[in-house]
Amino acid sequence: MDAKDLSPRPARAGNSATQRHDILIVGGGSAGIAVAASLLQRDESLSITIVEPRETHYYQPGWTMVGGGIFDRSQTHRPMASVIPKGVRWIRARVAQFAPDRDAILLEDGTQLSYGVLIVAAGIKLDWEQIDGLPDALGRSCVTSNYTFETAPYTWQLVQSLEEGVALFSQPPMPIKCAGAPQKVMYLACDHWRHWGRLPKIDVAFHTSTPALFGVADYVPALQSYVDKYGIELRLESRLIAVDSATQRATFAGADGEVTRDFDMLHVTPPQVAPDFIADSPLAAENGFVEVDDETLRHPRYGNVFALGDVCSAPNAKTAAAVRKQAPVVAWNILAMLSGTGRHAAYDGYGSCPLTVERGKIVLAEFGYGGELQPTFPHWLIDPTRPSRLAWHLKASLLPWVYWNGMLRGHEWLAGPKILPGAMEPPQTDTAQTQSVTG
Ligand code: FAD
Ligand code: UQ1
Repeated sequence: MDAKDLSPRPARAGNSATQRHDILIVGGGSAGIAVAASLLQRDESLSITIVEPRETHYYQPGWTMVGGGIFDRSQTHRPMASVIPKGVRWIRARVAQFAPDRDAILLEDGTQLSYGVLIVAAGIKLDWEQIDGLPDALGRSCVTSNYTFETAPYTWQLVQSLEEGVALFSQPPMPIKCAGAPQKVMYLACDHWRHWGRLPKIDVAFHTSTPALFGVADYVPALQSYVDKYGIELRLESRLIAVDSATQRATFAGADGEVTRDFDMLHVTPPQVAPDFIADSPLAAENGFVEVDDETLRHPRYGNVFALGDVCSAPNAKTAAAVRKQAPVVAWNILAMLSGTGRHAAYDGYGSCPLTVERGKIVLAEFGYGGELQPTFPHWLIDPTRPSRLAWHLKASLLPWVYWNGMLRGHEWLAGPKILPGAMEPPQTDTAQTQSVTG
């Protein structure tokens, strides 16, 4: 590789002969950048390529704070070139297909790339189209979402301007990234309306497709107390199916059939699915996400393929906090595989959701597989099931810094991987699996 290749400026793929890459990462979001940095932290001589179409890297956890009027959205993005670790080659392109039997991927422009090791970190797809009328309504007609950089500031505009009326908040079926985000926005809005004496004149309802307010029961009492305090109408197992922007009406489906309601503000959390090029690939598990072993994050059928972040099939909470712990595990396991070391790293399912229950207080949910509580801090410092001021300061001041300067740079603070004896399970081979990159 020549010196020019080491620069984080995007390279053009070119589509003639197949290009070979030692370690190829699909996606330059939280997971792609963190795992590249963790690999280089262990061995700076590695040759790593990231395929990522966007010029901008987003700090999505900041969008809740943008919608709550706490952050400006300029705090939530940086140029992609500035977060790609030095020494990593960046191909600015979109991956279209995978051919893991030939260790190859195909880019949208027709270029083929082959790899020694593949890491898939392509995130989750926001599926706005699933809701009738939503793509047209979003970002205007009092319909907003903290799930995009473009619309998060509109949430705060609507919250500030609403004096009275009906405010609806929706949550789609799981899985979604940051499962607490659909209610975080609602509590921050209610806190604002309460502060200005408007809450009694605003009917607030939370329509969630889930059967409970939160998936881990230990956090429900604290959240329910805020639902009660703000006078929120809680509609469980109620799913948004249509939005009429002209009449400002939203339709929900539930066990009792359909209900259509007028609104003066609607915050939508979109349905989320595996990206199409993942779901349609041989790498996909039944649910469409990249199949991985929950502990090693290695593909069970293709031994040189790993996945982490929102795109992987592991049943953890899809969060940047999960990525912070997954990246070191993937980095260790890849190097163990390449060097033949007989020990492997294990991911315990850690994920975290800082639930902003009011301005200045957070319930810091941290849990692993099976909903097991995994608090980082001792109970006397932060009680994990109660609102905490310290947890708010963590989210508002410390975590963005930790993200940009720690996680994306390979510093594994409080995230050192657990190393277990024994090599990873060998991949199950299935000779019936053959496919070609061009179909
Ligand atoms: P992403 O960061 O989304 O990155 C995926 C990357 O893949 C993108 O850059 C994309 O361009 C690229 N890509 C997609 N398709 C292709 C392709 N075909 N070829 C090449 N590249 C491709 N997490 C927390 O820990 N705490 C929080 O408080 C929190 N709050 C959140 C609030 C909101 C409103 C949202 C939306 C998310 C929140 N999250 C939070 C979740 C967190 O942002 C995600 O879990 C995290 O970004 C996942 O990282 P990722 O790399 O898997 O996906
Ligand atoms: C976290 O690690 C993380 O990623 C860097 C987040 O996204 C910004 C979070 O929101 C949270 C809560 C964590 C958990 C971190 C600690 C130190 C408890």
